[in-house]
Parts: sequence; C-alpha cells; structure tokens
Amino acid sequence: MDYIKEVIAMTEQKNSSQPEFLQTVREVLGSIGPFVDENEAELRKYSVLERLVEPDRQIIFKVPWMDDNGVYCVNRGYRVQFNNALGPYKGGLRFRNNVNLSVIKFLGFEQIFKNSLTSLPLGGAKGGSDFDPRGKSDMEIMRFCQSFMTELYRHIGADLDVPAGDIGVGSRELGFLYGQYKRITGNFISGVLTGKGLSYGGSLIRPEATGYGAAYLLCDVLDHLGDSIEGKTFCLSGYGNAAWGAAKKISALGGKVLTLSGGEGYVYDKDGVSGEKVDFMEHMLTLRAEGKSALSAYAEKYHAEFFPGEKPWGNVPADVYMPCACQNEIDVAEAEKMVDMGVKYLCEVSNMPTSNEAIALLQSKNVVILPAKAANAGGVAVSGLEMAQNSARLVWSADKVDAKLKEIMHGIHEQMLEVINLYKLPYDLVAGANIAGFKKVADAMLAQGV
Ligand code: 2IT
Repeated sequence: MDYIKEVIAMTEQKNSSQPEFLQTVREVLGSIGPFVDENEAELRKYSVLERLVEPDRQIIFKVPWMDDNGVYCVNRGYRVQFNNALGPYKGGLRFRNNVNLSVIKFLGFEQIFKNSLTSLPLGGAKGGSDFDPRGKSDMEIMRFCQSFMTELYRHIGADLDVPAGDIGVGSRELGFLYGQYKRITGNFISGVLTGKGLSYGGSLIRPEATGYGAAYLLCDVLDHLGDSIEGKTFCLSGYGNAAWGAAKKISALGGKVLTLSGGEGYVYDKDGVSGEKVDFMEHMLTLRAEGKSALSAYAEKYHAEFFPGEKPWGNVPADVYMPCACQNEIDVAEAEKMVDMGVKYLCEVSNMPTSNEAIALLQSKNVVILPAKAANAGGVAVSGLEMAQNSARLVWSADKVDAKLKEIMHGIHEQMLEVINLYKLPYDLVAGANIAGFKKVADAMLAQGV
C-alpha cells in the first residue's frame, strides 16, 4: 500500500488544480491494493503507477469559429492521449461549457481501464472542448466542428487515436467532424472516428450500446445474486443517449423506469417510461437544442409530475438508481437519502457519477455498485466493433452486434468475478473492475518496456 500512497501523493502534488482527475486517481489506485501488493517489486522497478497517471500526450489547441451574426468566437480544444499499451488511443469527445483539462484527464484515465475491460485492443484517450452546442444553430455547430477537426486531424488516425462522441457530441457533430477529416486528408478512412452515421461507416446498435450494455451487465449481476430485472423499479437521471438506451432495454426486460432528469429538475412517471415515451426522448433532445424545457414537455404530454430544480436521488423510492447524466451527480447527502429510500443497486451509466465518499457510504450499507468503467463499457465496446467492421469493410447485422455486446458485457462480469475470487474479496465490483482493468494494462506496459 505504501507504493500506492506515494504515487497518489505525487499525483496530488503535480495536479493540485485538477479535482476531477485526482478523484479518479484516488478511486482507482485506492482499490487495486491487492494486485499492487502482490506485484509491488516489479511494478515499482518499472514505475508502472507513475507512468500510468501521466498521460502520454496532452494536446490543447485554439478553435476559432464564426457565429451566425458574423462574430468570431474562440474556444479551447483538448485531446489527451493517456495510454496506448493495449491498442490505439480510443475515447470520446465532450463538448460542454464545463470542460477543462481536469475533466478530460479524468475521462481519459477512466477510459484506460474501461477499454481494457472490453477485452478489445483499445488504449485510453479523451478529448473535447468548452464549446457548448446547446442553443447553437446547425451551421454554428458545423463551423465549430470543422475548425476543431482542422487542428485535431493531425493527431488522430485509425491505428493511432480514434475519437467518438460523448456529452454534446452525437451523430450530427460526428458527421461534421468526419466530413472535415475526409476533406483535409482526401481519404475515406472510416476507422478514424466511431459513432458515425449508418450511411458512411457507422455500426448498428452503437447508439443503443451504452444503455443496453449497462442493462446487460445488470442482468448478469442480478442473476449472480439470484435476482432479476423483472418488476424492479428504476430511477434514472438524464435524458440523453445513455438514459435513452437504458430506458429502452430496461422497459423491454420488464423493469419500470420512474424518472428522467436534467438541469431543470426531474420528472416522475409512475406508469414508467416505455414504448413511445422512450421514442419521445429523442424529441426531447431537439427541444433542448432549441432552448425549450424538454422535461416539462414530457410531463405535460404523458401526465407525469415535474419537480423543478430537484434531483431524483433519494426523492423517489426505487430498487435501482441509475445515473446517466454527468460526473459527480451523487454526493454523500444524496447517498444517505438513497439508502433511506431502500436502494439496493447503483448502476453507474455516466462516467464517475458518484463521489468517492458516497461510494464508501453506499458500500458500507451493502448497496451493490456497478461502477461506470464496467457498466458503461458497452458504448466503447461497440465503437471497437465499429472499427472492426470498418477494417474489414463489412457491415454486421444488428443481431450480430447486439450478441457481441452481450458477450462482452458478460465477459466483464466474469473478469470482475475472477479477481474478486482470486483476492478473496467480498462481491465488490468497484475493486473487481479496477483490478481486472489495471492488470491487463500493467502486463502490457511491463511487456513493452520503458
Ligand atoms: O465514455 C465513453 O466510453 C464514451 N463516451 C464512448 C467512447 C467511444 O470511443 O465510443
């Protein structure tokens, strides 16, 4: 444990202004003790942890663009290529006003272990910008994406670094980004981006993959515990891509989704979000883009209750809480309320939705946590399958991709169980995911030398 403490202290000292990054480093390193203790001499000798917490490359660039009034604007672009021990750098781009280097580094660090858990050959990276597409016109977004790619293109490649979407980057943005990449390079290299539209190299099931994958992993966890989704109540946050996929699969499997949420508050639908209500979530994104209140539109249309300015955590009793919005949605106060409401499972679909203190509290109350790196790995996993299809110049059927996604999520549960059994841990999936994810990266880093 001394080695881990030393590296955490060193990381804190070097990155004191990056709270999100430090949060994930403490969380990951804090739970891989059993593996590090067992292999300390070798890990120390080759400075594996010191190398792990330092990104290979951090690219920060200017993104000038013109708005619809002819005003020139400047945003900041990022690409952090964290670790390519397992494969080309891989991870999404996030466009959101609160993006900064700390946020991109936390996402990139998480991505290393998540990608490792998929068992596909993918390294870890993340990028994005403090540009926020909300309230911008399509043409403003196009000009921004073209300018962003005019700088980014020189740093990416199908065997080098493969960006995808994240918050604020969906099929529209990826289309503009891909078009500009193609224009600059003159080549149709579809494997350079994932999450593309179906007409130009995208994969079926990629839009559904994050939410479906989380539901599949939850099925495996519940199965292991002799339980099932059927009849369970779910409290979701967000209403974007991850929440949409999760609601679609959970409702199909017989679970009841009671809430959706956003910055403006949450809706409580006692009849459950299913069928055409799930389809309506796509329309909610359009409403949001137009600056309208998507949640009150849902509440009005489906006679649900709208609670402005509130979060669903601990206000609605549910068996499973499923954050699907952004980082640090759940702190100790919310966790305490969730426990009082009788929550049994926390399935993290957004990246790092729970503070480290809230994780500790929930674990002490025997809440089973499916950590984000495992639970939301379905998104990047199907990105990996999109890369495979692009390399083979083939298009797989939805059933084939879905079956592979299920298999990958099943494999993630197996890997977590394996280390839990190996180190005689309780059924702690947080440690299971971190150790299993790290082990493979450490092996590859050691094999490839310093
Ligand atoms: O957080 C994530 O894993 C993603 N936003 C998806 C990344 C990807 O490369 O598909």
